Parts: sequence; structure tokens; C-alpha cells
Amino acid sequence: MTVCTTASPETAAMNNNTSSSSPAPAELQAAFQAALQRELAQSSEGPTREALMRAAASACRELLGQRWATTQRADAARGDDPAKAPVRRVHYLSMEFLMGRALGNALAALGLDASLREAFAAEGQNLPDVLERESDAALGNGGLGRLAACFLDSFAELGLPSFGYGLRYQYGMFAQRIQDGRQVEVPDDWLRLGQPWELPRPDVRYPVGFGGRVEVDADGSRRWVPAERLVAQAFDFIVPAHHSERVSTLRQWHATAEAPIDFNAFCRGAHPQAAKHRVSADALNWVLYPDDSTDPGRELRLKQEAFLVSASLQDLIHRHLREFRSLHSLGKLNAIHLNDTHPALAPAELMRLLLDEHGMGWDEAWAITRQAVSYTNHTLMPEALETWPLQMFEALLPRHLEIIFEINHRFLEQVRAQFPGDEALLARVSLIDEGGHHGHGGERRVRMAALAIVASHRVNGVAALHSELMVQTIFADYAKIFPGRFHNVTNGVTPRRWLQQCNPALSSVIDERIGKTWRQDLSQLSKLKPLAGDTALIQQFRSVKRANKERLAELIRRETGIAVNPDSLFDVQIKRIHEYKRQLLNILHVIARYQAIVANPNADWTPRTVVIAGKAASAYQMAKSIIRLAHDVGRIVNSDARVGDKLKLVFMPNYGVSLAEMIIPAADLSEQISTAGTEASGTGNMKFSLNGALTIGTWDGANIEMAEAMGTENMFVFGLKTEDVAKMKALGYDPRLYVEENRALKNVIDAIAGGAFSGGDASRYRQLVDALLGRDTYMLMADFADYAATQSKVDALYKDARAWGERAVLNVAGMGWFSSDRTIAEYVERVWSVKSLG
Ligand code: B1H
Repeated sequence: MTVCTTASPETAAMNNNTSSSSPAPAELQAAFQAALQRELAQSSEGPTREALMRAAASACRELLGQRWATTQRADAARGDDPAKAPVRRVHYLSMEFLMGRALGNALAALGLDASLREAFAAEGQNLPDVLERESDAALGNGGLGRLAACFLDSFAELGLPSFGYGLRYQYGMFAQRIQDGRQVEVPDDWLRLGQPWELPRPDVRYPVGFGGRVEVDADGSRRWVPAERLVAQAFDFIVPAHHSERVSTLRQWHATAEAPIDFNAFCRGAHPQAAKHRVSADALNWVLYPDDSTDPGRELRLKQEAFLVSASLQDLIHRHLREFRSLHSLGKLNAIHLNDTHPALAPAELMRLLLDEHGMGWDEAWAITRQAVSYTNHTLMPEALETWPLQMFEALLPRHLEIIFEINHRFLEQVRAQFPGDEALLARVSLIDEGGHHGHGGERRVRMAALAIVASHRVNGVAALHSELMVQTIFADYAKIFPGRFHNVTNGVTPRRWLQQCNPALSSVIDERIGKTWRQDLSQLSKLKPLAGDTALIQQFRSVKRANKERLAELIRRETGIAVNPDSLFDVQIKRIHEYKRQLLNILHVIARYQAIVANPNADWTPRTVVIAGKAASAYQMAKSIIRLAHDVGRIVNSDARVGDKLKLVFMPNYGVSLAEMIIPAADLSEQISTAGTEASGTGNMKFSLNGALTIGTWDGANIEMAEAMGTENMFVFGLKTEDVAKMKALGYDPRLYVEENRALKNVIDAIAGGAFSGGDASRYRQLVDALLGRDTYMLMADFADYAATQSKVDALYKDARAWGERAVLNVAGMGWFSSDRTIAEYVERVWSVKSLG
């Protein structure tokens, strides 16, 4: 699939490769040997796996650097052919990019696995062991950040002129340790051994200001005089296409202070004083999402967002001027996409740059901004809708606040004209929350989602249900004001990482049957559908799964000491720990099953291994309590001789991209059990199904579209639907009624409450139990019975290996739609192309 070919013959050639055209292996071997010599010169350890990994990475980086230069030259010429609608360059602004490891992907993209395998063998090492030495680039929380990484892969693959823009966090997301069954956060020092992938760009630097005041010049023009000045310096990470020589770029900003040390203070011996501003600049680089439960934490987060936005837009403008020498065409030739509201300052900053730095008038600047900007919402959770206290905002970004006031003034005028007399509507849609109501102690706040919507020409949700609920609930007023602005683009995942690389054995089985083109055109997978009953194919699926499960069993033993049976059903839930995702429902079911096994050990149980992994936000006590419960329950269940192989509960620590690549190919059952209406899309759900796991899931997010694509009968769907949830809440939901009428559920709750898993300590889970019996916000009690009954259906089907295998094939066959290539093609078509501007 290629959606974007640019004008020059050079690019056409780059795009026309149908098979990955690799550099001559000799060229790579030479680059690799040279890099290895450099490594060896720096270390007395000899050619360790780390050294080989870094040498291979720098060899790849050199080759990718050449592709980068060619891609940039081709893209710079994209406006040259007056006969063609010019292609727009996409600037994908995101606070998160969860890239994971890069070497395996680069080797696959460059077609160099085989020659590197040989080179490593010559040093006595094998490829997988070397690949494992690379640390994950974990610069994201979860699905939103991994989606951005999949998108970069598709940008390259589709030949889209593009930059991803993010921050170069020194510690990314924290690393999760488990101590006495509890999560402990430690810094993830992923840059410790250097970053062989990044290309520092010392010449790409921009000033970014904070604080200060706005001055009015003699001619009435306004000018911001910041109190603090930082410098943003670019580091590039190159993302290769797999079937052409094009690349995309992830450009990450690093902050330093503009001013050198304070020499006077230094000479007085006041050393910390001399470097105070440098430390405060460096704080922007430290971590992703500083715990925002404190005021300094929140302020740092706002600074990070402003820093990302300002550096990225200055870079865009600089490039545009170099290529086209005028800003009038900026909106037509560039798309600026906001990955949620975290970079939603972008329209305000773009207006400031155009007005104040480039002397443009308001109307043209606003037209350009609206043309360029688009926004994706990723969640309906009200607590995730960003707002900033006006006071803090003004102290850091006084000129931006003025501009936001002006945008708001003009917007509210328009609403007033459109809906005369509706003062309540004006208050609800205003970019400023006047604070006249509950929460936040009545202070005025800036609503970032409002700014993102008003400044965008398109706003989308990430799955059909989510996009519908978005315009019915949180954005209903805006949808009334801007009909036509809102739409849906369902998420997808890259088949290169999430099938080809993580599951080479299954990839070969698929290749044998339908050829290799699914890597570029995932819809090819539908050709497996008529083969789903083929006994030999089912056998092959089964033996691949079995081998992947053995590999995972070994990892589980290494990481947790727990011995699990690879013949048991591997039932997996891996994702951030959050109440709405209902890991707790999963654990309740494990307890119920445990109690049932103990009561009736000789029944014909389908042996199960339940695997849970995920991180809890450091300040999220309930999520941490769920992790602890998983460990407490696991300890009891796993050591009970009456249970044996019939049931195991495993919590795998430090979930991340690389761990997902190990676990997903080994899963039989994928748990996607959020309360209906709460999970915007999910993308893990897609990865599991693509690897032949069956899903037990609620009618939520992209589960719905997956079920429709593969046939609802091929998914284990259970639980309340979104309308049911709403209705029951409206009628007054009482979780206790469900507990009273369900003996199994009551026994589960009683066991937790009575301290059965906490050594008799009844207080440990009191809050958790009270939450379930009190409000039960996510309706676990209401969904429990159907969940447990559906799990019994899972058991029954698993006993019939042939029936299960047929469904596994049908799952894979149904996933053609869920490629991020398709997602990006839709964004191009409906959001980023010149024609989408109307
Ligand atoms: C998603 C987030 C998110 N939605 C706030 N929202 C954050 C919100 O640290 N913060 O402030 C971080 C992340 N993440 C996820 O996006 C959804 O929950 C998934 O359902 C969805 O699949 C994914 C990608 O669209």
C-alpha cells in the first residue's frame, strides 16, 4: 500500500520497490566491522553481546542516514509539480512514543537479518541473544504511545513525508520492580549504555521561552519578553520503511539552559547557585509525566508540553521557509496533528510565531492554523481532559494566554450568533472554565480540549463506538456548533512488528498458504478464511502456539520462579492497570475458579495459566492494590497442592513492548474486559487476535469492530452493553444485590474481605472491597456472572482442539482491517490531504 508518492523521479524509484531492496551485504559488513572495531577500541571486554548490538545498530544507522538524506531531498521537492496536488508533510506531535527495541526492526526493514546473523556467529553469538541486549525505548505510558510508534512505521511504509515530534526523556516510564508483592518504581535508565540509534543534530536548535511579560511596542504590536530561555536541541531517530527506501523521522527534543553558568556566583563559591538555572532546564528532560499530584509536578508537565510544541513548530517553520520561501503556503503544505491534548498548545504557539515573529495578520494566521491542525481524542475519562489553572498558565506563557483569550473571544462571538441567548452553552464551550462550579476550588482554568477542537479542521476518535460516544457526551456541544468536524478513524497496529517480527514461526505458516504480501497489505489475511477448516493448517497453528508457549513458560520460570504447564490454556491480560480495564474482575474469576477446584478437585478442569502484567501509575493507590492482590492470590493458588496444574496465576513484572512481543504470540486467550463504553479502542486486542489468540471481551472499543470483522461467533463476548450500563446507573445501581444472589461471587468477596489472601489481615483490601460493594463504578459485580459463565464456554471449546484451532485461524483471517497502514491511509484521505481541506 502506497498512498503518497511525491513528484520527483527519485522518490518514485524509492517507492517502487516491491521487495525490500537491501544495501549490498558487503557495504553493511564493512560498516559493521568498522563500528565493531570502534566498540572494541573502547572496551576491554571483547566482542560482548552489547558490543555486537551497538556495532550492528551503528552500521544500520549509517545506512538509514543515507536513506534519510534521500528522503528529505525528495520531500523538499514535493510542491514542485504544479499539475499535481502537493503532498502535505505530516507533523505528528506526541508526548509519548513507545518505540521498544529497534535493531530487529531495522534488520528486517533493511533485509539484513541473514548477513548479521552470520557476522554474529563469527563472534560466537546468536542473533536473538544479541537483539535482547538492546534496552526498550519506553517513552510512553501505554496504548497511546505505542500507537504513535506504529504510526511512524506506517508513515515510512506508506512513503508519507513526515516527522514525529517528541521529547527525549532520560528515564522514560519508570521500571517496575515487585517487592513483597508490591510495585516499586525505579528510574528506567535506558540511555545508560549510550543510544546507538540517535543522530544528534547540533545544528538544529531553537530557543524556547518561559515566564516574563508581554511588551507593547510603539506601533502597538505585542512582544513577549520571557524571563527564562531554554534551548531545544534535536536528536533524530530514523524509522525505516520495509518495502521501499523511504524513512520517517522521530525528532526528539533535549532541553538545555541558554545562559552559561553564573560566573560571579561560581567565584563566590556558591556552586549550586551558579548552576541552578541549568538544573531547572534539565528537569524537562528527566521523566515522562512527572507525577502530577503536586503543583511543581503539574508545572513541569506544562513546561514539557510547551517546550515540545514550540521547538517542533519552529522547526516546521524553518523547514518550510527553506523549502518554499514564504509562509502563505504553510497550512496547505503541512499538517500538524495533536496526539490527544498534550500538545494542544500548538495552535496558540503557531499563532504567536506567525503574528509576533513573522508579522502576519490575525485572519491569515488563523486560517493557516485551522488548515494545518487536527486532533485525535483518545479517552472519554473526564479526569484525563487536561485543564490548566489560569494563574499557572499566565505565569509561564503570558503571550499564549492573550492569544487564547482572543481565539475564545472570536469563537464565542460566533457561537452567540449561531445560538442567540444560550448563555449556558457559552459557558460550557468557552476555552476558559470560569470555575463557578464544583471542583478545583473555583479557580479559572484553560480547557485544552476546547482549544484543540476550535483550532482544528478535523477531530477524531479512535474506534467507532468511542467516536460516537465522544460526540454524544464530552464533545456534544462542540459537535452541535461544528457539525462535520468530528469523525472516526479506527486504530490499527503495524503487522511488521506485531506479526512478522514477534512471531516468525506463524509468519512462515501464513506465508506458505497465502504468500508474503500481507506484510504490506494486511487485508490479504482474509485468504486464510476458506482454509480455516484445513486440518494441516490447524495443526501448524497449534504447534507454533505450543512452541511460543514453551518459550514463555521458560521466561515465566526465570522471572517469577513459577512453573507453568505449556499445555494449559494461557489466559492473558496485559495493559496498564486501571480500574476501568477491570484486572480485578479477572482476579475475582481466578479466585472463584480456585474455590471451585478446591471444592471439586476431581472434576474435568481445563488447566489454565492466567498471566497478568502492567504498570500502575505511581500515585494510583487502587491500581497498586490490585497488583498486590494479584500477588497475594497467586501465592496461595500456585502453592496449593490440591490445585496443581489446574490453575496458576502469574504476574509478570515490568511490562513493556519487548515483553509484549514475547507474551502475545504465546497467548491462547486475550482478556479485553473493560466496562462497556470506557476503553476508547484498545490495540493490544488487535495484536492478540493477529497472533491467533481468541478474545474474551466486552462490547467495547475496537473489540466491536474486531468481532464484526471476524464474525461475532468467533469471539467470547459477554457483559453489559454501553446502553445497559447507562440505564442501570440511571436507575440506581446496587452492587450488593448481585453479590447476595450469587453464591460463588459472595464467597470470593468474603474470602478477600476476611483476609484469606492476606494472612488473615482483613484491613489490607478493605478499601478495595468497599469500593466494589459501595459504588462499583465499573460494574464488576453486575458483569461477574456472565463473565464466569463465558469463561466456562472458553474451557469447553479449548477441550476441542480442532474447533479452537479453526477459530484461531478465523481470528487471524479477520484482522486484515486492523493494520496501522489502513489507519494512516484513512488519516491521509480524510484529515491530512490537501483535498480534505475542502
Ligand atoms: C489512551 C490515554 C492517555 N487514551 C492521559 N488516553 C495520559 C491519557 O498521562 N496522561 O496524561 C496518558 C495516556 N491513553 C489510550 O489510547 C486508550 O485508553 C486506548 O483505548 C487506545 O487504544 C489508545 C490509543 O488510541
